[in-house]
Amino acid sequence: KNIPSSVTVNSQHSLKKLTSRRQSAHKGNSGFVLVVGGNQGMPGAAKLSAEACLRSGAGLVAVMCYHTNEVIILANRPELMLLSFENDSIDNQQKIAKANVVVLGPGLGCDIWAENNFQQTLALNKPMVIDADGLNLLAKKPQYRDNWVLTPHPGEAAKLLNCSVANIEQDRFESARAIALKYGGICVLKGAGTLISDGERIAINITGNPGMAVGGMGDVLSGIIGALILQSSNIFQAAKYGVYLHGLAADMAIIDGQKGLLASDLFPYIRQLVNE
Ligand code: NPW
Ligand code: AMP
Ligand code: MG
Repeated sequence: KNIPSSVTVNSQHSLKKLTSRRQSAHKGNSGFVLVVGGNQGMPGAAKLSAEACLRSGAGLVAVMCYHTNEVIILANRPELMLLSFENDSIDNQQKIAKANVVVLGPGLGCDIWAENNFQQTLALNKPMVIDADGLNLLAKKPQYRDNWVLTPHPGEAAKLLNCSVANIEQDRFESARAIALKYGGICVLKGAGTLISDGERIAINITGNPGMAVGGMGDVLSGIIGALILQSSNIFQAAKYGVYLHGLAADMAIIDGQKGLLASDLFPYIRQLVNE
C-alpha cells in the first residue's frame, strides 16, 4: 500500500552479479571478515553472523567476542578464528589490520566492554556492517560515514532517529531515507518489506516471510551483507543483494512450515543461492 513511484522493487533483475571465484583464488584473496560482538549471554549472535559470512563466500572469518565465549563460538565451527583488541601480540594485531570488512554489533551488548570494543573497531576505519547493539551505541554518539551499511529493525531505527517505533513505522520510506542521510552509507530498515536506501534511492524487498520473526535472523543478515561487500561493486548493491538472498533463503527453508524456523536453517540455502 502507498508505495511511492520513486521506490524500486528489489528483484533479481535489479541485482548485479556477484564476482565469481577466480581459478587461482586462495583464502587470502577471497576476503577476510571480522565479526565483533558476542558479549556475555549472547555468543550465538556473533556465531550466527560469522557462520553466515562463511556460507556467503568469505575466505576467512574471525570473531572478537567476550573471552568466556571463545570456546562456545569455536565449538562445531572450527573454521572460525578468534582475535582480540586485548591481545597485543604482533600476529593478532597484524591479523586485525588485514580484515577487509567488519561486522560490528551482533550480541555486542552496551556495557563498558562493548563500548570499548565498539570505539576501537570504529577506529579501524574499514568498510562495515553495523547491526544490533552496534546501532544502539552509534545512536548515543552519532557519526557520519560513507562506507558502512546500517541494518536496524524498527526498535533500533527509533533510537537512531531519536523518535518512537510508531514514528518509524508510520512512514518507513522516509525513516530509511532519514537514517541514511543522518549517518551516511546505506540504511537497511528491516521488517516485512525491508527497505534499502542510500538517502536518495530506495528499494523495497519482496522476499522473506513471517517465519523469520525469530531471534538470530538479523544476525545472519549482517554476516551475509558483510561477505557480499567483498563480492559486489558497491555497498548499495551488497546490501540489496544480501537482503534479497536472506529472504529467499528463508522462503526456501520454510518447506516444513513457518513456525519453528531457525536462523541457522538458512545456511544451506544461502550457500546454494550465493553460487547461483
Ligand atoms: P517491543 O519489545 O516489541 O515493544 P533490542 P534485540 C523493539 C542479540 N541477540 N518492530 C522492541 O519493542 C542482538 O544481536 C542475540 C518494532 C524493543 O523495544 C543484540 O545484540 C541472540 N519494534 C541483542 O541481542 C538472538 C521492534 O526494539 C526493542 C521490532 C538485542 O537485540 C537474539 C528490541 O530491540 C538477538 O539477535 C520490530 N520488528 N523489533 C543470540 N542467540 O545470541 C524490535 N523492536 O533491545 O535491540 O533487542 O533485537 O533482541
Ligand atoms: P532482527 O530483528 O534483527 O533479528 O531481524 C529480523 C530479520 O527477519 C530481518 O531481516 C527482518 O526483515 C526479517 N523479518 C522479521 N519478521 C519478518 C516478516 N514478518 N516478514 C519478512 N521478514 C521478516
Ligand atoms: Mg537484530
